[in-house]
Amino acid sequence: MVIQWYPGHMTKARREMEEAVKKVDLLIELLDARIPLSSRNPDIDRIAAGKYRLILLNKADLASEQATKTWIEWFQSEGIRSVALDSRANKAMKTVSQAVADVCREKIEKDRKRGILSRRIKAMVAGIPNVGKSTFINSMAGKSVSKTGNLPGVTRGTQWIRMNREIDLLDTPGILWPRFDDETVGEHLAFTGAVSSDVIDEAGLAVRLLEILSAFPEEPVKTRYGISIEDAATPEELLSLIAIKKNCMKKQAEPDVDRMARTILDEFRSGKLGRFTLELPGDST
Ligand SMILES: Nc1nc2c(ncn2[C@@H]2O[C@H](COP(=O)(O)OP(=O)(O)OP(=O)(O)O)[C@@H](O)[C@H]2O)c(=O)[nH]1
Ligand SMILES: [Mg+2]
Repeated sequence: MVIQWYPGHMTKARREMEEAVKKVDLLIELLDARIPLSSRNPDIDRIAAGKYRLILLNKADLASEQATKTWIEWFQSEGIRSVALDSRANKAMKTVSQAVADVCREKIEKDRKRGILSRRIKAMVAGIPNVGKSTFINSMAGKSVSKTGNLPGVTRGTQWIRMNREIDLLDTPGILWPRFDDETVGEHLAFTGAVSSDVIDEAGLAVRLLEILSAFPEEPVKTRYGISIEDAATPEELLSLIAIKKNCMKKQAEPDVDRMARTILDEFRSGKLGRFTLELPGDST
């Protein structure tokens, strides 16, 4: 399934991001832990050139723990520090503060040697739509932090959130555009909810998801819906059989595959089918 998507907004997003990144020392890149490749902006290395970098593998609570470990090691081998995160969790703040401090230790040391104390690190978060940017910022702006108002030397009106003694976080996230040149990328973005549902054939998407999930040894489809891909002649039939089994019917005693498809997608997105990472380092995506 090829997903046609918003190249129209891309130029604006790109311009805003390139402007915003000038204000900061550190770029915190939010990826979706279930699809670290597909949720990555294709131009990020250029955009982040000369900046400190940190990757947050967000929604790690929905991804495979083992796969997330593999990804963290892989990013490490690429020279970028990454950590697993559930932005909604209480301990998110602590996890991130620690990682930011590690990443910026070099700068802090350098400042200290030059006799500059308490030069705070300015950070911003960026990521593709729906990856959790607002949730992350709200989490960081929680009870223990206060908004700092304008800092001298930066554009008037820019608001910063004081994360801790060392870090200020820009309170507006950078919106990055995803890749949309590749069919697999488009599908993965759609499975995880990064693409608005009105550009998607949900039944077709759910069929693909059922097919992909059926290849996992945990057999999530069978466990959740009581039917496995072997019971159906085609993945399309699998969707119909699940609809019948779940009594998801239209008036004319016909399976309501569209409604069932939406349920399956919702259940996958909220983790009811289990924790799955759809991409591993080295995948061709
Ligand atoms: N399970 C889980 N859900 C999360 C996490 N972080 C964010 N979410 C959910 O993901 C959805 C999108 O989060 P937002 O914070 O609105 O994402 P965003 O990047 O600001 O999205 P846009 O502003 O549309 O670009 C919401 O339903 C959040 O509750 C996480 O770590 N784990
Ligand atoms: Mg947002």
